[in-house]
Amino acid sequence: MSPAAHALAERLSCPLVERTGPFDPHRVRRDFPVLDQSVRGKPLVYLDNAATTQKPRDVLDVLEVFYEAANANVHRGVHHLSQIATDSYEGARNKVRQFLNAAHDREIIFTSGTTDSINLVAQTFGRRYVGAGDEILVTAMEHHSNIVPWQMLCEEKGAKLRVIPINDDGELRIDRLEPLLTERTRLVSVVHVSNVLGTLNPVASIVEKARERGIPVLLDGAQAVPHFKVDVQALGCDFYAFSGHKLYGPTGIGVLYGRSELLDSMPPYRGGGGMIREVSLEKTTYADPPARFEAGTPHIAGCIGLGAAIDYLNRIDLEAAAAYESDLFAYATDALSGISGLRIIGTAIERVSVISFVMDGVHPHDVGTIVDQQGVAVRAGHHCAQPVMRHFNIPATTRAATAFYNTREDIDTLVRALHTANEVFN
Ligand code: 7TS
Repeated sequence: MSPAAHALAERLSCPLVERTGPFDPHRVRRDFPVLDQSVRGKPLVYLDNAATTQKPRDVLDVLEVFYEAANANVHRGVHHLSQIATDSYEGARNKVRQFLNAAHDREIIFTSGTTDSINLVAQTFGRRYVGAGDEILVTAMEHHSNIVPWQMLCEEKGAKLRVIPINDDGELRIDRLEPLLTERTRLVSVVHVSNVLGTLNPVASIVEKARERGIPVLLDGAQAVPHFKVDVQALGCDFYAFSGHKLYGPTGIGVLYGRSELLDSMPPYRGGGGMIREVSLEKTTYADPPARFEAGTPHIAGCIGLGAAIDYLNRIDLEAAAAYESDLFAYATDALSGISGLRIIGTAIERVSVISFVMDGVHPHDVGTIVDQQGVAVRAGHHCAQPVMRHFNIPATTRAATAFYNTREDIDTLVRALHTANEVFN
């Protein structure tokens, strides 16, 4: 590689520099340009992190460098830029592998997000291993993206979707798990952290019980990986899905981790360039994973940007950030509990980051609108989890979801804005 190419590859690989000292939310905030702005004349308080997180400058810079200086397609080119793009793309796969502590790079498939990852499993694993009368087991607190792909598969195959219920604290009825694991269960697919209730599910013990019976487990980690260290080998799961955009990376990029023995046995589901070994007009043979599942030109910049987000997290020290976030979460829970007429939906003992609530006499959308007047971004709605709404017999909630760049001052601003909502409506 020429010195210029080397320098470019270095910039794209965003090498790990020294950790920047003890975790300081006020300092990390400065890494996120979007946070430094006023909304409706007030400093922005961004508490919609379960929908998507903001991006640190490092991620933005890497995207710019890629498109300005290194843009090329991957894998098929011998030319200079294509080699840099390919190295950076595969380098990002290696960063994801380390991030999840997967055993091999080939177990990391780039997708467009959690939704895409789950659909991939439904359409490949599902197509091969699920038949008439078989069962897929999910929970009553899934995001729609971990319900609908299975319903579509079940409809096609004549299979059944079974559901682990939840209690009124928003915890899984784990006592119901074992009877639901039958000889017809082909897959258990469970959310690691609920995007509505914040519940942290006991996934290691679910995996253990399923795998004792030889049943594979998929974990939806969309709301988990941004908040604590996940080790797929320690969890023992077979599949793990997450989205780059909730992990401080770009939109349009996601990951499916799959245990290699399973991935090797799964057929492709999208045909095209990049996923073949050999094509003739009579017959095609397929590449090994991960290429088998990555037909077409991938989201190269997105992958490299996700790699940069992972580097950033390693730099700030995700464990220290997690400890800070859990303290902030306790502070926020206390503060919101003190507001009259406010009821938190989801009171599991083990919870992470997400606080959903309803307020007497104020529709969740009105809550969202009123706090927005104070520059506070929260989300209102069913959060793509209508079965959860149905369980609690409510149409919607307002949801505040923290990230490590939020502060106690952000929570105080939210609380003041909620008092205002109470004054306006009650
Ligand atoms: N699973 C969970 C637990 C999620 O929270 C989400 C997105 C998804 C899957 C789907 O992720 P995607 O990146 O493929 O869309 N959750 C939310 C949310 O709570 N508000 O907006 C998106």
